[in-house]
Amino acid sequence: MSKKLLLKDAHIEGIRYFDVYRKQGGYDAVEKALKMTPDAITEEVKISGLRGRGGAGFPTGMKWSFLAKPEGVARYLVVNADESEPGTFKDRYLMEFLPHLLIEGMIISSFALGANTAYIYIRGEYSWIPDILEAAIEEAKKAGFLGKNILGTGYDLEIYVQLGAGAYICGEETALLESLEGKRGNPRLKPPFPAVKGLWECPTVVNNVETIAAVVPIINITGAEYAKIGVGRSTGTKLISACGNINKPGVYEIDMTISVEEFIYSDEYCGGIPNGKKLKACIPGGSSVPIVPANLLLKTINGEPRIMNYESLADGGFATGTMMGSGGFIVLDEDQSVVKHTLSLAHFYMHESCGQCTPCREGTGWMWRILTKIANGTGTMADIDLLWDVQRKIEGNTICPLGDAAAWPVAAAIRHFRDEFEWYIDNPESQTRNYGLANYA
Ligand code: L3W
Repeated sequence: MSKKLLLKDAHIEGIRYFDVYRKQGGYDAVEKALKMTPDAITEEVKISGLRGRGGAGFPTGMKWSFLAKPEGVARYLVVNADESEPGTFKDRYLMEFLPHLLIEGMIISSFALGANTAYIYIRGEYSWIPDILEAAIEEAKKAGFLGKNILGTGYDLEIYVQLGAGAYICGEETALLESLEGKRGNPRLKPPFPAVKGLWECPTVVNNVETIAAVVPIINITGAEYAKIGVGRSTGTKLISACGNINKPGVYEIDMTISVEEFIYSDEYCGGIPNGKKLKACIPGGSSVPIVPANLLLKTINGEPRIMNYESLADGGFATGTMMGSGGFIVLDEDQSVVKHTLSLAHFYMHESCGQCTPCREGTGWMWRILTKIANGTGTMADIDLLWDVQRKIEGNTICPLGDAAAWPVAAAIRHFRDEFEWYIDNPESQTRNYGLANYA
C-alpha cells in the first residue's frame, strides 16, 4: 500500500469545502510556515528532494533558490494548471476535489518566494474548475488565510485564476506567461529563465499544480521525512493518471518504489487488462514520452523489475527506457495499433504547434502526412526512413520542447515497432485492421 500524502483525505465527503478541509488539519501547514522564515521553507523543500511534477522533474527547491530578488521589483508565483498532455488528468483531480490543498500550497510557496500575487493558469477545456477554485479562494479569504495581513503576520497575498483559450502550447511555461500577459502564447527563448525574467519581466516561479500541492505535506511532516519516502532522487509520492486498456482507470498516488508490473496488474491500482488480453505497450509519462513495448516496460536492461520512478523508467536511455514525465500512464493491449496510435498523436502535435519554429511547424504536419499514408496502406518502405529523418530534424531544433514532444513518440514507435510499420505497407488492405500481438507469431 503506497503512502498517501496528497490524496489521503480525497475520499472525505465535502473535502472541497473549507470547513471540512480545515477539520482534517487543512491550513495547519500555513500556520506553521508563516512562523518560519522564507529561506527556511525553501530549505525544507530542498531537503525534501521534491522535483517538478509537470514533466521535467526539475528540483523545486533549486528552482526557488534561482529566483532573482532585485530590490523593489515584484515577484510572482504562477501555477501551471494548463494540463493538456494527452493521458494526463491528475491536476484536474486535485483542483476539482482538493482545491484547498492547492491554495494552501500556494500560500506557503508565495510566502517563501516573497510573492504577494499568485496566478493559477488553467487550460480552457477545464471550464468548470475556475468556479471551484474561486469559491475556495473566497472561503480562504474569509477565514483570514488570504488577502491582507494573513493571520495577523503582515503578509499579503492575492490569488487570481485565469482560464486559457485551449492551447496545449500554453502549458510551456514561457508561452503560458505570454498568454497570461494577454498575448498570443508563443514560447520565449530561454535563458533568461522565468526565475530571472518571467511575468511582466519580473522574477517568477512557474510550478505545476501537483508540485505546489506537495509543499503542504512537506511542511507538515518536514522535508527530511518526505525524502525518506521513495528511492534515490525520486522522493515523495507521485500522482499517476492511468488510462487505456486497464480495468480501473483513474488517478492513483504512488510512492516511487512500486514496480510497473504491480501498478498495472494489482487490484490496488490499474487492476490488470480487461478480458485477459496481453499487454502490448505503454506510454508511462504522458503522450510526449517514448512508447515502450511490454518486455522493456516491465524489466530494466539488467533484467530487474522496472520501478515507477524517474530513474528506473528512464533506464537505458531512449533505446530501452522512457520517462516518468507528467505521470500520464497510457496502456495499450494486444489489439491496439501502434501505427494508428502514433498517427493520432501526430495529428495532435500538428494541431497544437504554435508555428513559430520551422522544424516544428512544417515537421509535425509532414510526420502526420507520412503516418496517414502508412496507416492507409498507401505507404512505402522509404516512407519509414523519411519519417525517421523528419523526426530527427525536429528534435532539439526548436525554441520549446513541443518539437521534441512530437518527435519522441514517432522515434520510439519506429524503434520498437518497425515490423508493424512494415506490415501496414506490405498489407495494403490493412487500413481496416489493427496490427495486434498475433502478428508477432
Ligand atoms: C532557472 C536555470 N530555472 C531549468 C527551470 C525551467 C523550468 C524547469 C524545467 O518542459 C517537460 C517537456 C515536456 N535557472 C534553469 C531553470 N530551469 N534550468 O526548470 O525546465 P526544462 O527546460 O527541463 O523543462 P520544461 O521546458 O519545463 C517540461 C515534458 O515536460 N512533459 C510535459 C507534458 C505536459 C504536461 C501537462 O500537460 N501538464 O505535463 C512530459 O513529459 O515534454 O520536456 O521551469 O524554467 N538554469
